[in-house]
Amino acid sequence: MPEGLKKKIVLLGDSAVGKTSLINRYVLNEYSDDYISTVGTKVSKKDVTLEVDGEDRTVNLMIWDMLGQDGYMLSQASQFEGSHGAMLVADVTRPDTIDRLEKYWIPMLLKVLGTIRIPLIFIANKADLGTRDSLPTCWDMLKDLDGRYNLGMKELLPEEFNTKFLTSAKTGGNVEIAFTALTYMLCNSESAVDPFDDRIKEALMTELGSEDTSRVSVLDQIIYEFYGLYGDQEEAGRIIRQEIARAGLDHKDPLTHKLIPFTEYLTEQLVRNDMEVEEALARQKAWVALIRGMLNTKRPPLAP
Ligand code: G3D
Ligand code: MG
Repeated sequence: MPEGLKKKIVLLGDSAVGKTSLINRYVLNEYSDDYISTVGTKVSKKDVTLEVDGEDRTVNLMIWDMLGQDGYMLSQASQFEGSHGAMLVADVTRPDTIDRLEKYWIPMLLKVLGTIRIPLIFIANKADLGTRDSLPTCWDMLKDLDGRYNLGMKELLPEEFNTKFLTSAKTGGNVEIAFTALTYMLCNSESAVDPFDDRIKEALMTELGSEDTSRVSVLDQIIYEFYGLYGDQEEAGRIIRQEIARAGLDHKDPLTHKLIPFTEYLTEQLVRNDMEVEEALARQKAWVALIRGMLNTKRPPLAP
């Protein structure tokens, strides 16, 4: 077996989206319509050799398959500790499984790993069952998720690769290339930079009440206050990172219409963290006022 980089990847997604079938297709080049429901976790191995920057690199992939049901949160979570990359898998015949990637699986990944700054591949599987209506819809949903969550990762890939795919474990369509793209990113994912990491650090050093009311400093101020209100600093950092992505903020120019939903998400989190609803809503109102105040302030044009 060739010596190489050892990387653990995990396939996440609701039950019956086709995680086990994708792994079987990729590792064994097999597809079975027989009953293959996964019992517990299974680890498959595959050695992949890729050309990265003109050099052959071998990666020893450890692919973790996952029990897809809810309600196994704890045992699921411990299984994907230490993952270097993830495939987030949904089913084109059930678009709600795409929503669930954002509502359930990404927050869980963030909770366990403490970061989502790992290579992610977004997959809508069972493309062979897709229709002229469902395929473009699913594609747009994947594109949206990928754009908000794969920050700093796409730069690691040569242009011909993508980070989102419509696949079919049944026909084999796009399965290999999806795994290859993930493996490629794993080869140099340490160098990935999440542009928001620096923003958040900066926000914590911001002096409050400064006169500068550019959009960025409003974001800084909100982040700073949220940390103060939340208590658990590590958890606060994770939540901010997650909600920034959920709101789709742009680190250079967090648009106003996205800043407002961002404050709503933070408010939800404060309430979940036992803050009185009225107090949290008052806080949100103050944030919105801050944003609106910024809107009414004429900004000097940005330096070129
Ligand atoms: P899971 O591991 O995510 O729970 P499975 O999902 O791999 O067990 O797949 C669930 C069901 O979907 C299986 O059918 C499997 O054959 C089917 N399936 C998986 N991938 C595809 C695909 O690309 N196209 C089609 N048409 N079906 C697929 P059963 O009948 O065993 O439940
Ligand atoms: Mg399975």
